[in-house]
Amino acid sequence: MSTTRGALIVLEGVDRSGKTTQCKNLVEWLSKSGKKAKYINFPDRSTDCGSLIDKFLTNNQEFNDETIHLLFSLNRWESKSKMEKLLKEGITLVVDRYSYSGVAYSAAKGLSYDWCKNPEVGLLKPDLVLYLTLTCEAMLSRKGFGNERYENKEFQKKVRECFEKLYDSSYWQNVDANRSEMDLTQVLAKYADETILSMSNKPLKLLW
Ligand code: Z5A
Repeated sequence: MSTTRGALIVLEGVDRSGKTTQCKNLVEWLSKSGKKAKYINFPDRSTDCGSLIDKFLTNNQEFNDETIHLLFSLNRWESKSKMEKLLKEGITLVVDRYSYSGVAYSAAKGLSYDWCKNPEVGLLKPDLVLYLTLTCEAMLSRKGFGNERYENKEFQKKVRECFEKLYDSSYWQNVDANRSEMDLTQVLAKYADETILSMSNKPLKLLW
């Protein structure tokens, strides 16, 4: 009997919207309800390429806009085969940021959308993007904001506008993140569950 593949579920949103917290909660919730699920995050700072990205984000190395964009993309390509294998084994992947962050952060710096999307073409297309929305005021009040590159209000406003241009109602779901951690997990779990139930024999698709 063939295994139903896992779902590829991505959480996106501006800084501090709670993506990491919610990805981990979601994996725990899915596992408790008997589903195989795994947390994956981008950037993956554990690879050689990821370590260059880390140096850039912590202001210890400079790259021009195009170079850092391609490094973020390469960092996803490094994981493609592993992700495909896990999905085919029936494991649902809950992914903390993906190609949409790649495009939104670079487009917010002025690179063209088409140029930014091109290196992402051929990566796995998510079955569901949960886009966490948060007001600027709520974002600024959350712990840790302002420690890394890009963490300033004006830039995050531009990033939000870029995310909104990428929004695709056929597989994106907007979710207001300005609520308690557990309430938010419940809302996200409902969408994740619906997506996993609808997998059946759906083939994996590719971006874009
Ligand atoms: N970037 C890029 O340019 N290109 C790319 O291709 C990719 C990324 C993939 C680092 O990413 C930077 O890389 C990021 C985008 C860029 N730059 N910015 N800005 P990252 O994912 O490594 O960034 P991060 O700093 O680890 O994540 P984050 O976005 O800042 O946070 P988050 O994951 O959305 O939130 P969190 O860590 O779960 O929670 C943040 C805080 O809020 C924390 O203190 C929580 O306890 C608190 N929190 C969480 N949930 C709640 C609720 N519900 N209520 C109140 N407080 C909460």
